[in-house]
Amino acid sequence: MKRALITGVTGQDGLYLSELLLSKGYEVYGLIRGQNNPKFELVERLVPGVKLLTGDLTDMSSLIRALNVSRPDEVYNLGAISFVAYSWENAMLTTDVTGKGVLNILEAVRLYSGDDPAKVRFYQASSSEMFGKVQEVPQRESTLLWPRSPYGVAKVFGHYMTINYRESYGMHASSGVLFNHESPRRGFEFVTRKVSQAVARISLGLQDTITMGNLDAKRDWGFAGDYVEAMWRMLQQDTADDYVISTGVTHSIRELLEVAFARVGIEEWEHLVTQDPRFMRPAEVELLIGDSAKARDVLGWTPKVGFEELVGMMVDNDLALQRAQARL
Ligand code: NDP
Ligand code: GDR
Repeated sequence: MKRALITGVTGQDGLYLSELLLSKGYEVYGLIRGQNNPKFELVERLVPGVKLLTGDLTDMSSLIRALNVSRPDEVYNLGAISFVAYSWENAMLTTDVTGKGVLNILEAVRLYSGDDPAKVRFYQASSSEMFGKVQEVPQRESTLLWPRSPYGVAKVFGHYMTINYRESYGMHASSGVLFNHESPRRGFEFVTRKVSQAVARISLGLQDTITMGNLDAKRDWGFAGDYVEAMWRMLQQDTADDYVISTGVTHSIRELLEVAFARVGIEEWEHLVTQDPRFMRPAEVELLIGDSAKARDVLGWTPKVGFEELVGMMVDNDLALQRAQARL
């Protein structure tokens, strides 16, 4: 039986990846931070087979302990401060967790592996946010990185550190450059979930309007369930490498609103949306659209869920949640 250690197990991707690995017969360990993390119960309820270990990416001794206990064949480093807007207000913390945290876990894995540098296969959760200011579209593995947020800069550090550990020590370390991926488990701070929740509430008469930031930004949105499959496939390759994971289709925030409102039968939605500079970013990533040809050719990976299906799934889920809460 293979063993895996996942950091960021309480997050959207951590939950889907845990389910996938359990379904493949893995023994799954998850790193959970804090002495009384309320998401402990969430993980136990949604993915009951996962064994939780306390630890924090900023505390290397906790990572070494987690490796010694879990003795993993594969480590998936999904833990991060992941909300881009928050990263301007907490730039140093973001650098410590999302950037330096990658170095901590790479170094912990290197020390744990002893004289066999490829003993543990390592996955780093890199991001399309690293592309930042548009240099080329669609963005691919070779596109110049020009990050536009402290989060993006921290991810670039983690990405190159992963490549550096592969090249310097022969570690089996892969970096997945994943474009935005969403699901009914997405955090409420991210735009898709903010919209799906608000649209559900507006259609049920529980809320009047939604206040947004930049409606012109464009994102290449996929389904998180599809994307964790790509992470796993990367670690099944004989050789570690870097891969862009995306759908190749882009939509604006305006289109997201249109599709979400249409799902509840609202065609005229503009008067229900207001904008506030509070939700605008100091620097924006205007256009993301990824070319995942390499993942298709080498990993045999393609996304299954399209944009409308994804938005529909999220709105339907929030409608059910809001109805259940209203009943309570
Ligand atoms: P989430 O924000 O849902 O989850 C982030 C996870 O990181 C949580 O489990 C959180 O734990 C954990 N975490 C935060 N701080 C620390 C810390 N100091 N030590 C250990 N763990 C910590 O993110 P997603 O699941 O959406 O994303 C997973 C990874 O993929 C992240 O690294 C993200 O940056 C990256 N990514 C995500 C994309 C997306 O579209 N979803 C696209 C590209 C990359 P807690 O619950 O305790 O806060
Ligand atoms: P992003 O996702 O920054 O791409 O990072 P987010 O959903 O936060 O923003 C997407 C775009 O929507 C615009 N926007 C708003 N965003 C939020 N959150 N709230 C609003 O009200 C709003 N109005 C407009 C933003 O300006 C932006 O252009 C996500 C995270 O999961 C990262 O961790 C990951 O690395 C990248 O995706 C790929």
